[in-house]
Amino acid sequence: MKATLPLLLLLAMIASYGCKQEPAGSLAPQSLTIEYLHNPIGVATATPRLSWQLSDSRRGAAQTGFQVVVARTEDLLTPEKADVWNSDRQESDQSHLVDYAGKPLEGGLTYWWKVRTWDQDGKPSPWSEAASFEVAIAAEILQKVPWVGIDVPKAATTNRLGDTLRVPRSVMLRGEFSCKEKPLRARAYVSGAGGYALSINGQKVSGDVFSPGWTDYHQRIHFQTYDVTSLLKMGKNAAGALLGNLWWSSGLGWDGSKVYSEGPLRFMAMIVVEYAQGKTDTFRTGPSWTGALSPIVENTLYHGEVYDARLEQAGWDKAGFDAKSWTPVATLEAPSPAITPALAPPVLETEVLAVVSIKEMGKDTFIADLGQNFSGVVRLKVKGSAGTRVQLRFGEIVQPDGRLYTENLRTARATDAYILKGAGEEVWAPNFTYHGFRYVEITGYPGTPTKEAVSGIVLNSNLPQTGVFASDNKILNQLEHNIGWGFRSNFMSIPTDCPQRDERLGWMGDIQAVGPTACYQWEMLPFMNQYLQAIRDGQDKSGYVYDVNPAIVVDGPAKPGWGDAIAILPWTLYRFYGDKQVLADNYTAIKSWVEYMSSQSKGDLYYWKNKENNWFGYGDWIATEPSPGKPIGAAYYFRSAQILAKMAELLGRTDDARKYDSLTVRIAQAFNAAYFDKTTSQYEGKTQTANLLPVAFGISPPDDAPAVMRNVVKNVLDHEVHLTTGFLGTGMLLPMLSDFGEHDLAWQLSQQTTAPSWGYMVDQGATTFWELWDSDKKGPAMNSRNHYAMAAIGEWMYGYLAGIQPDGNHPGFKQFLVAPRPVGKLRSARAKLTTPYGQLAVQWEVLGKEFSLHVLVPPNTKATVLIPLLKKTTPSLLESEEFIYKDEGPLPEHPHIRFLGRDEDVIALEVDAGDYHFQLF
Ligand code: RAM
Repeated sequence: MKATLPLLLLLAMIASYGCKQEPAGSLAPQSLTIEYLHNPIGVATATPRLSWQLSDSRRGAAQTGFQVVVARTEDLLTPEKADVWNSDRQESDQSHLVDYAGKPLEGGLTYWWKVRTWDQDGKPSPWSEAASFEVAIAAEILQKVPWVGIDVPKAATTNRLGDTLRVPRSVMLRGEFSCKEKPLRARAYVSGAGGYALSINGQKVSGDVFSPGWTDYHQRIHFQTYDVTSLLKMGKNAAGALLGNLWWSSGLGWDGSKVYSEGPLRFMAMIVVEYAQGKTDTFRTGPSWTGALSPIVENTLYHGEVYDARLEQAGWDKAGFDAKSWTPVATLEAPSPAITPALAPPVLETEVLAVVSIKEMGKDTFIADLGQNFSGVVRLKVKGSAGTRVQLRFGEIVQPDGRLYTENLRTARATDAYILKGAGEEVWAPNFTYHGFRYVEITGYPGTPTKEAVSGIVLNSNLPQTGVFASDNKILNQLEHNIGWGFRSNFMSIPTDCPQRDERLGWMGDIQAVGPTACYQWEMLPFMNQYLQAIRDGQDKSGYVYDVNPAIVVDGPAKPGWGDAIAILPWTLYRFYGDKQVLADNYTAIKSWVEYMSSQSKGDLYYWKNKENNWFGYGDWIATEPSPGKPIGAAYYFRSAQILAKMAELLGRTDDARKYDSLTVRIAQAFNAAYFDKTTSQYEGKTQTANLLPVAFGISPPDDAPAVMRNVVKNVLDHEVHLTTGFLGTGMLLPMLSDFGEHDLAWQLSQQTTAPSWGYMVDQGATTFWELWDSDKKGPAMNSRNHYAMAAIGEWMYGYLAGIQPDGNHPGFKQFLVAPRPVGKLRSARAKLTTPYGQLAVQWEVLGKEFSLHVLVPPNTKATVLIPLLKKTTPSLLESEEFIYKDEGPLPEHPHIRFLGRDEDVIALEVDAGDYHFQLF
């Protein structure tokens, strides 16, 4: 049987070829977004940017071309038929924020789009799946829609100190309208002041909480767009809006007296319905609407909500409800001169926390522990007789005997109450308030509340989480947890300082300090655009901005390090997202701010000074050793001017680039002349922050910088390895130490467990960051347990331990640095980021004498990888089990891996997209 053997062999060979995986080609592009959003409706610009990600796991996966088609209907979505845009094949590697360049887009219409790409070998990918988007309806159209409301007596409420306040009472408004046919497509364009919850035919139009969100209402209010097609029917329909005060008329600030308006609450909606054959109907709020008091008898952001279920009117938001006793609405003035589309994702219920324990504290008083400090409300389940009043009070901590502690809430009463209607099991959560809390005190509960009686409803602006960090170190892992919860608790329509006391304001310094950490962990862009818009809205004609935005409570001009957020935030966003539009949108505002400082500066030194006394701003706020405020002012003046100069260059404004470049040179000279002692290499104040700022910003002459940093090191050691920094210095300290060869000291600081330190908070059981390094020892005056400024350590964890850093020359992670840095007892660390190009991952481990590193480089990007040598003098490096570097030098020819160099600390490589496994011996 001569032929048998070769045949078997042949078959075996075929089988083995069959099993061997062909390297996958480029699959269809995925994750199509418009202005960062998936299938958005209500996009705020008529010239949106389109992004996609390659689905290509091959090494070296890259895009060399793309083609986009946009059409009015999905079936026209082919290059031949596309009626809105066919980009044709563009030779470009751009897959992030590609400018739309088709026919003008019309607000309120649905557009479909898809994309295909060409890879590094010039091969086309399949077309992506179709995605859709809608540009927001033109503001002028909504400007004409009447705002309606009813004037009702104000409600009395009290603050924690027992003072009586009078605020607008919540109302319900309703309107009916008739659809001639079955609606094929319907959109509702909606806004309300302070806030609204809209239902149609008894069903909520969305999960949005606190819409339309917080803006500078003196300038603008936002509107939302909802797809309400499935809620409408042929014949009679009803819309119902429940209104509450929120930021507009609750009373803000430490005396609770600052309001944008005293009411009455008001609402506007336009519903556009499309039927078959292009027929449409438009319904607007107007004189046919009626209103009544809602069951919410009190509502403010700080003091809470009281809901009397006996006042409910069943079916009020359904068609056919008997509204004879309701009051006809009046047309009211629009709350703001402008109405524009919302930019930030809405606040939503993002998680439900179960009760960890519930304790009886004496007669009729129970304390429930939700195990986590967070922002939100409680959902109550209760059964009892009509008129029974259950009260909930909220606090971040408990007293030593287990009772609730609320003094640090200052005047915020943070108390909700539910009055039962007596109808079996009743379930309730408030609508127009939130609290920052971990513990809930329950009184008046009929019987004994079980754990299921209350659940924690987490509320926050619904930003996608884009980063996670983990390691084999307990402190760092808890810090990662606390960072996440700190952001979630304080991203409430805008970035706030704290969620619990009578403040909760958009303090610029706080978010400025943690901007990079926030960008590592959350998708910040659309959310920050909303905040930056508020800063610009509030900007004074003379160019100064306010410390707090949307502007309220605190007068301008903003203090150093706070006002400069107008420059620093866009710059941080640019580094992380590569979005030039952010620079362009804010350029004029930043320039005005810098010009304002120039107009107030004294011989190229700017500092903010209070007229009445010698106060120079917030300085390095809450530092355990304060730094002088004057140099801080000049340092941030330098920083804003420096960023402005860089932006000018990127935006092609060469005259400005030159002008502000030379301004920074002059500021630096004046700064060093005024505040630097060259003989001791100390800056005025000699504190950690006083010396860090000029080095970090590049004010110090490069030759002096190492000596200045040695003074920082000495200062840390003189404090027995403790930091003394506040809001401004903290985020810089560890990265600067690591950059200047003191990585080990940075590590020791991260592991310190006596105050002031991060480890101390962790040891005390903190689940979020405290406002003060020793919050546990300080009184209630200014002492939140959920302030995120100290979360700035995240930048060091992601950027210097896991070692992922954006590359400023190729922003938005088009290229980036992977420089993991094992240190101390840390044996492993990993971080994952969702970048504009897809998933980036770094994971390393030290095992005995071996160091292993896994790097996932997203398609269409490149990374510079610095492999730490860990003191090895004759290192050998394997990649996927092949030697790429042996003893004294690189081995030639490794596709997609290029050797850049070696010094005593690292081997530097450049790698293309793909998955890499390095092992160092
Ligand atoms: C406090 C705020 C905030 C800080 C300002 C200066 O009241 O809580 O965190 O930025 O002061």
